Amino acid sequence: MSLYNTVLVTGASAGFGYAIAELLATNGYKVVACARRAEKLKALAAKSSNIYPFELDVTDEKSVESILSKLPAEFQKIDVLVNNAGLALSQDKAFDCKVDEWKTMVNTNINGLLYMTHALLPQMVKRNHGYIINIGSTAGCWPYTGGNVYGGTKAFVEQFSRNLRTDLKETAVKVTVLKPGLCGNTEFSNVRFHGDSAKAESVYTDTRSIGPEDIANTVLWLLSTPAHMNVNDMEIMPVCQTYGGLAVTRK
Ligand code: NDP
Ligand code: 8X3
Repeated sequence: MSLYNTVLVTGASAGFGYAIAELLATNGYKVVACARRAEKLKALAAKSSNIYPFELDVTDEKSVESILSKLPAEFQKIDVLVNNAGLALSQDKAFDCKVDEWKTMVNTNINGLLYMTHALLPQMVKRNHGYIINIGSTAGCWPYTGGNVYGGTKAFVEQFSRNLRTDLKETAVKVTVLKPGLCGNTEFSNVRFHGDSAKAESVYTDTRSIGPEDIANTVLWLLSTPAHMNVNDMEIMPVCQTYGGLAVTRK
């Protein structure tokens, strides 16, 4: 028996968010599935009456702030927020990047996550009941060439999650930052490389990466953990991936 009934997942039109929403609905949770592409959400919602599709751009502060008032009564008491919506744009070195792409990553991965948290956390605290799962990334812990701002936004997600849990220490509201590594079968690399599918696929060539179902199963497990236990931080890599050590440039 889970402690929670109703879950809101951002970025539910593809990848992790889609898999999380589908698996949780199959397991009896009521799920508010949010993203910008309404037609993808509609297809997801057709799979289960437990899913309520909700078109939302997480960077639109006003829409996010009023979200609870726009949901049907049976989906309004959000117990769990999965802050999953996010993206990387390009893997160019910092001196070759476009500032607009940096802004989009900051607006989505940081500001969007903050707006969602600000909108949904007070009712969790009021009820002394809730769980926020923030999707970070190994990119927030381990630098790589071209990871510049994307990795920076995910480092923010990690430290914000820790600070959030600290602010919540007198409550039963849980916080986890879940940090996946190389993960295929999502739109992530296609978005990052602006629809260049050959380049996107090459990221996963000859690997057995983790998949969205692994992340969805992890979220399902997190929600099953007992009331007295908080998983602060979880980093998950495929077995084919590990630390690369420090780089030395020699003359
Ligand atoms: P996908 O590109 O497959 O999915 C991203 C989701 O985010 C889509 O549903 C997209 O929906 C949504 N989204 C993007 N921008 C917005 C916005 N402004 N408002 C609302 N929704 C938005 O990527 P993944 O599933 O792979 O990634 C999900 C999360 O996991 C991201 O935060 C990513 O950084 C992180 N991550 C991914 C890893 C990977 O290797 N795949 C590894 C580690 C972390 P729509 O376009 O319809 O709005
Ligand atoms: C996605 C993982 O390594 O492509 O967050 O940045 S990585």
